[in-house]
Amino acid sequence: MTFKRKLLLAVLPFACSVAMPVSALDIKFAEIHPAGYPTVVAEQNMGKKLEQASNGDITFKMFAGGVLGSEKEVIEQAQIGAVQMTRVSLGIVGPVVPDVNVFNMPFVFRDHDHMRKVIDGEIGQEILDKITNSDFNLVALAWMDGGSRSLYTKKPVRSLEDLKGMKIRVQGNPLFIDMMNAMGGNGIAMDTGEIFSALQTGVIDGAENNPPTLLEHNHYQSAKYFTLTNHLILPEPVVMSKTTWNKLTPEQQALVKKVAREAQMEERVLWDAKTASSEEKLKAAGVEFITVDKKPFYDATAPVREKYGAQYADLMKRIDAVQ
Ligand code: BDP
Repeated sequence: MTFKRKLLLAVLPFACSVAMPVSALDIKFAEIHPAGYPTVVAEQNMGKKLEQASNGDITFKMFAGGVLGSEKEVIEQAQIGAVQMTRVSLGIVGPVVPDVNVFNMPFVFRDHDHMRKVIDGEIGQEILDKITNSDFNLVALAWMDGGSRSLYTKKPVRSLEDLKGMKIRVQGNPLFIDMMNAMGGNGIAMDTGEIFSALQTGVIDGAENNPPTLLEHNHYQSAKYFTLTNHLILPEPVVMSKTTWNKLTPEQQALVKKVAREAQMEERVLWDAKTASSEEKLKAAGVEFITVDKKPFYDATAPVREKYGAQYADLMKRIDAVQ
């Protein structure tokens, strides 16, 4: 075979794929939570709507349970378009898009309802836009509700003093390390998937999260004390790779936005039910729920809000004003 002919054969498949009209766009959606988790269910329903409304031009496949990697790894894949969509905690977005850290500050929201009102309104959209307009190569579409995060530990924490020196896992964001250290603990960053064995082997003494994660990621098997500090209320953006977004027609883009927003509203209903059932299951499994005075935790973290929040003073006032 002549060299020219070989070359032709080699480039032919690529030439064909460029020339052929793109009939279907396949969306791989990455989730670290397992099947049946509120975010996963709402996202799958979103996917079904996308497939139906696009007459099959868009296909959607959920990869739950962290099979495509940790949130950090998946975000990197989404940035290059290898994964088309994902949902991540805002905690891990903070180090890359610092402006989102205003929502990542301890006790920035009065309570869970306050957070929901903020994300549903113009401030929520502004923070999504910060992600979209950053160099992150992602389009942030909507918010999932990740509830309120509290401490869970192998030994009970009944006061701020009890936390002293305990090694507590936090998400990989310097703000959270500072937060944990300000509360007297020793903040250690690691990926979600590493927490279970780190608890078992004693690498950490505890972690902090919401009841569904404490249950579904089996952390309760080692951490039997759940101290209701509610120190973080982190919403979770649903994002699409900009590489994928740019392949969509304007109509398809509008559709994606619409169904993502619908998923935002649907997920919170599932969330509330899942939180209630998780609490019951955790209690039945012997987890002690400890109510504490939150004021010492709030006061201890004031320097963190000052350090990270100074630049968002106006925005924090606006967040505060949301009723
Ligand atoms: C869960 C969030 C998930 C986080 C996880 C964690 O839903 O996105 O990655 O916490 O702390 O509540 O790693």
